[in-house]
Amino acid sequence: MGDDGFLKPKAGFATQAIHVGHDPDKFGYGSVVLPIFNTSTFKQIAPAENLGYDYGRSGNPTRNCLEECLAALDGGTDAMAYASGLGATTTVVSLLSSGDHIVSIDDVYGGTNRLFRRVVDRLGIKTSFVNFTDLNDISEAIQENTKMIWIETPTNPILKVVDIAAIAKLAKSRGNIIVVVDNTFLTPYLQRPLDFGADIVVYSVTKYLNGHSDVIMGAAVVKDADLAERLRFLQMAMGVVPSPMDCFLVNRSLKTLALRMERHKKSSLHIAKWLQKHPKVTEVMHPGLPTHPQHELAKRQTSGHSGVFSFRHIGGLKESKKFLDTVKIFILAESLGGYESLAELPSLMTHASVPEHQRAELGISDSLIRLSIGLEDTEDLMEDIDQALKAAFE
Ligand code: P1T
Repeated sequence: MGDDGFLKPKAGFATQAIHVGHDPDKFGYGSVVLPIFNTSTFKQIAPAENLGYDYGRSGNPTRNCLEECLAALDGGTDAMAYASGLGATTTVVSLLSSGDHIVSIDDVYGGTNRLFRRVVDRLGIKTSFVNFTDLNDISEAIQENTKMIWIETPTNPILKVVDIAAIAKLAKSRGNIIVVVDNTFLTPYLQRPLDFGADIVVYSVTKYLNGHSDVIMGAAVVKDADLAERLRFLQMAMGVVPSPMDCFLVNRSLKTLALRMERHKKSSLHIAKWLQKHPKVTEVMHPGLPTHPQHELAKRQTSGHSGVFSFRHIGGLKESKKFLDTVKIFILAESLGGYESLAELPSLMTHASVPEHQRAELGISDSLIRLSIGLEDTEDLMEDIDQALKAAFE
C-alpha cells in the first residue's frame, strides 16, 4: 500500500515499459530505438516460407514489439493492437455469435453504447445496460445466453467505480462468461484488471497510453492462450489493424507512461479538491476524493486516479457553454489523456449518442462538464478554471 492508502503501482513497471519488446540487438545495427518497419508485405523465401512475417495485416515487427510491451504492463501473455479503441471493442465483441447476450455497465463511453445498440444489436447480439454498483442487479440481468460482461471502471463520464473481482467471481459462478474491462481511464500503471480476474482488458490507446493526442489506436490484453489465439485470428481476419508508424509512436509514448500518470494523478486530485470548495460547483466526481461513493473500493483496486474527472455547477447549458468558451488553457475538444488539458460537455459531445432518457438516468446533464487534466502547471489550470467559472456566472 502507498502513502495515500491506494495500492502501490507494480514494481518494475517503468523498467518494463522502457525495455520489454525491444532491445538494441533485436534487429541488428544496434538501434537503441525501435525501428519502423514501414512495409505492407514481406518477401518470401519460397511459397508460404518466410522469415516470420508474410503480410502487414497479419503481423509487423514494429507492431509486435509494441504488443509485447503492452502485454507485459498488464501482466498478460498477449496483446493485440487495433486501429482504434472502438476497433478493439468491435473485434472483442466478434468473439460472440448471433443469439448471444452482453450485460454491459450502463455508464459506458457513448461510442461503445452506440456500437452495442446500433451495430452489434443488428447482428443478433442483444445488450442489457445495467447499473453495476449493485451485484444483485448484474446477477438478475444474466441470462442463459449471456456470454460477455462489459465493465468500464471508472466510467465515462460519471466516474463510477465497480468491483472487478466481485463481478469476475459472479461471472465464473454463472458459466463461461467472458469478463471484459475497458481500462482506458487508468492504464495498467493505475489498475490491472487481469489481476482481479478479468479475462480481457481493452483500451482506447488513443488516450493515456499514447498520451500525445497524435494517434488513434486500440488494444486488447489477455492471459489465456485460447482467447489470445481467437483475438489474434480476428485481428488478421477482420483487419482492424494500426499502421507501423502509429505503433512506433505509441511504443515511444509508453516509455514515459509512469511519469505522465504520476503527474496526471497528482495534479487532478489537487484540482478536484480545490474545485469541491468552489461556490459555483455542486459536485465533483473524482474517485480519489474521500467523498466519492466508491472511494474505498478505488483504494483497494487502483493505485490512484488519472487526470480525467467531471464536475457539476449550479447553472445550465448557457453557463456550460460560456465556461467552455472562456477557458484559455483548456481546449474545448473530445478525448482525454493527452499532455494538454481538455474540457468538454458530455451531453452534447462524447455522450450525445446515448438516448436522452438514458442520459437523464445517468445524470449526464447540461451542467456536467468533463475535464482532462494535462501536464501543464497545476496553478495555471486552476486559475483558468476560476476565471472561466467567474465569466460563466457573471
Ligand atoms: O476513440 P477510440 O480510440 O476509438 O476509443 C473509444 C473509447 C473506448 N473506451 C473509452 C473509455 C473511451 O473513452 C473511448 C473514446 N473516448 C473519447 C473519445 C472521449 O472523449 O471520451
